[in-house]
Amino acid sequence: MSSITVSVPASDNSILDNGQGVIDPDVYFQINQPPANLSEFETKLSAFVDLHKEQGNKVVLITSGGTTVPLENQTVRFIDNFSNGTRGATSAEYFLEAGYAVVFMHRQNSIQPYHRHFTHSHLGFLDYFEAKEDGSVQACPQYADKMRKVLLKYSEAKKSNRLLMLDFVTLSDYLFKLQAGTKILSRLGERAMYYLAAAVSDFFIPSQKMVEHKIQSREGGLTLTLDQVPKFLKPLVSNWASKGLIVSFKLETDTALLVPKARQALTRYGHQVVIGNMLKTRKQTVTLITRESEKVLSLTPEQLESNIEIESKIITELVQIHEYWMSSGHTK
Ligand code: PAZ
Repeated sequence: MSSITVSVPASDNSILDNGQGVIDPDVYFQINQPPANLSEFETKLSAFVDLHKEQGNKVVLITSGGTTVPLENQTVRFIDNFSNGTRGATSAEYFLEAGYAVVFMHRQNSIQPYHRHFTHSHLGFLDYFEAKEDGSVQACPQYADKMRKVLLKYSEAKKSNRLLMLDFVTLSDYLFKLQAGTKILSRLGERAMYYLAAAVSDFFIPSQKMVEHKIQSREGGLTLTLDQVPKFLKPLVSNWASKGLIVSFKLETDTALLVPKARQALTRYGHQVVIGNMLKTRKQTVTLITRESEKVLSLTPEQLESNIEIESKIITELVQIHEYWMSSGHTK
């Protein structure tokens, strides 16, 4: 079967890269176009951060969901990943309960805090309602209590202006917004936390190497060459978000790699916490790793049965680590 190669190998990019085929993060921003709505993103985030700075609140930036990697400049096809944003959306609720203001930077159409209880349950959204004879619509009595509880929490978060929803779709969109967003949050110094739960692609096709139009199928199979995405955690930790508590996530499918790779990330980037999780067990168990410690957080079968969520344990730990960080500039 014949094949089409739609990008040249990363090593052909020798002027821009570090000799290993990986471009520098700064170069990435010079050679890629920022998203059209970046200034709107910055305006909304600045206002939110300034308000909470004035009120002396702690603010967490949560990234959530997967990024797409377009295959064509006029994109018809793209590569995606499994993440649906459960981790981020669930965590947002626990951070709000713990008194944080939350910037929820999520993949468009991924799972959202509070809404998730109804949009991603075993029932369809409309199954929660009934149409009455008098023309009104009401929550089915058997679900009304749960709906009311969730609705009250959601309304409270909105009323107190403690939940800002911002979205992204592509890898590029995400990276530009991450850079801009972390720089804006750094105005809060130690009171900021960065909770990087999004599943960000490690590979991409730079726009200057991408074909313009829809890849045609008449030539048979398709061979793709993807470049490695620059390691953005490095400038994020050293320049963009300095002083805040930085929590990154590490997902693996091979247990033997989880802790060593998490430790390697802490050493390489110099941030404070890595949360390691396995693809298959990520809703039941995670390992929270700092330079000084390693703690497994797990749910018992009984806790799982009674719908306790692992994020309740993660956030309880992080709130303590953040308190200590704010008072001493260290993690225990
Ligand atoms: O979004 P989700 O709830 O389906 O999955 C969460 C997760 C596994 C994407 C997150 O916990 C995580 O590990 N994020 C980082 C992935 C990585 O880049 O290694």
